[in-house]
Amino acid sequence: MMKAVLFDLDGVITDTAKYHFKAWKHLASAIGISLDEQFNERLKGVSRMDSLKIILDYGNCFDQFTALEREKMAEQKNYAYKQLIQEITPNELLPGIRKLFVDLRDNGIKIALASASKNGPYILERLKIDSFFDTVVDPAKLRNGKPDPEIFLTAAEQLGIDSKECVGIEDSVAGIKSIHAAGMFAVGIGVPENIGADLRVVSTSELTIESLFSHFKH
Ligand code: B16
Ligand code: MG
Repeated sequence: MMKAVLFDLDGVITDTAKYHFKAWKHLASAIGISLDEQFNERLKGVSRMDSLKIILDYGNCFDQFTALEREKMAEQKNYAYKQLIQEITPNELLPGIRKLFVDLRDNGIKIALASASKNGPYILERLKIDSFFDTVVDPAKLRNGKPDPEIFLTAAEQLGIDSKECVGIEDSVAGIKSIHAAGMFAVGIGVPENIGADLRVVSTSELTIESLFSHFKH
């Protein structure tokens, strides 16, 4: 029986990728690395420090900076990102998501956030959906990022619900792998067909409680 739905944030609830990209692009260009929209795909669902490593490796300059300098760069990026997300309003909720939260809550199904973003709780507040969440995983306390199952397993544990009764919703390949490794039913938004999501949708507007109930199998 489906007892909980665990949500990724960026690409599932709202599109913060455009703000992450703007902030990374600014930082990268200051050190002579030029990033394009295509490159941004590689940063989706990846933690802040891992994203920085991907960018510096791309510019062949990871070793040119000390660990402390890299920390400072990540802080700078986050500062710029936080300025951008201050403007987020409930209008930026992706289609169908608010209705899905209402329907899940009305049906007694628990809701959790399983996002790599340390800014997740602030974004939920800006979107005015924080009250729907029964629990939010703190990514700062995790040892492994997606595709490791830790974040989804932690969400289920915080809710006190067995993995087999959880649905995870993700827009990244690493995220789908993480949900599967946690032994959960995986819903993929715009993910490639060959990744094996249990339910694949093109847009969040297709995510309804009815479709989750009808496809959920365990
Ligand atoms: P922060 P998700 C991820 O969100 C983003 O997709 C990724 O680009 C970002 O680097 C990561 O959060 C960490 O975010 O710098 O705010 O801690 O898809 O896991 O919701
Ligand atoms: Mg995502």
